[in-house]
Amino acid sequence: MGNNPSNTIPERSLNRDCITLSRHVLQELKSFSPDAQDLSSLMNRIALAGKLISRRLSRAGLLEGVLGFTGEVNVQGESVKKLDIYANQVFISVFEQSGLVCRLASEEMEKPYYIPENCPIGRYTLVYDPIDGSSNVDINLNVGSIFAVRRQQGDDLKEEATDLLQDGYQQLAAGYILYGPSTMLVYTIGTGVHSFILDPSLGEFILAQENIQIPEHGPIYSVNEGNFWQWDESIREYVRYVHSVDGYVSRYSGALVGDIHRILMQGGVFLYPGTQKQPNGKLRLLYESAPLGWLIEQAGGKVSNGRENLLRVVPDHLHARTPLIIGSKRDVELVESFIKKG
Ligand code: P6P
Repeated sequence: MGNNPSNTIPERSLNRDCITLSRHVLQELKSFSPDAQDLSSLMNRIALAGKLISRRLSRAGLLEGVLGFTGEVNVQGESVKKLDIYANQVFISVFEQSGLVCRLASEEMEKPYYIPENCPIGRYTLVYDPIDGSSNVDINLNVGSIFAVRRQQGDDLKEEATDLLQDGYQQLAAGYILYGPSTMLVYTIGTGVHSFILDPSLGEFILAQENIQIPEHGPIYSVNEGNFWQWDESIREYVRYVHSVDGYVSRYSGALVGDIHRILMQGGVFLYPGTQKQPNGKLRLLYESAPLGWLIEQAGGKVSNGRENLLRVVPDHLHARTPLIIGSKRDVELVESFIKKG
């Protein structure tokens, strides 16, 4: 048999299939220390949660009682979808057995969920939005999970979780899982931004791209223009500007993770400014904006609340909201320049 190339598996793809998420974390940390092993295990648990949620989403429309609303309203005052509850519980179940996490704080829970038996061992807290953009679920559009790992500060576990209220640079790991045509996990542990794609035939997240760099500038501006009447004049001036020159493209899906992923890959800016109804913006700082902000900064981009670096902002409570301007450095700075002028 000649050396027919079609009969051989290209070495690269085989090697690539062997770079699982947990191995990648250890590779990135260049260490097998207990902390590195912890982080590797934590990321593995997050991947397991992603697989379970992805499986549920892919069959949601076929199963009874999976889609639709529970009839409840969450701490955010938003109607709760059955999948929100399911996904929230997936993360709890996955981490309850991990022995690593002492506490989980989520958009869906007014107070953090404590895992007492883990606390002497667990040195970490998981903050997460289990299903972001859940309004898209019933119409089969992309949704996402957002996560960050923070170190457990002290062992007096107060209900208010005030020790959790730290700036974005205290995050040890952050990222998102995008449930789209494929399920993609994008993460950082402070050594750049890397993406993995779920191979359902393997049941593994396989390395897709390392050290993703966001373009310095991009054509996309992503904002809900239906709020135009509620914005400060400076934001209106910015939108009038991008309406008036060539080269800008409006893209907005109503689901943060997909909109951010598009900005990461193609460049541009996403903004959710304060409005008359929500002067501090709609998006939450601890488990939405800070994880995405650190990831985008790690990819060479920028994140701001309009006045300052968002990663330096300390939330005043667990579910604190923030205006969010995030994306390519030059595009974020253009928005900031209109705010400064205003
Ligand atoms: P609006 C989804 O509810 C979400 O939290 C984000 O995923 C999304 O970016 C934003 O709200 C959309 O909000 O007000 O534009 O519908």
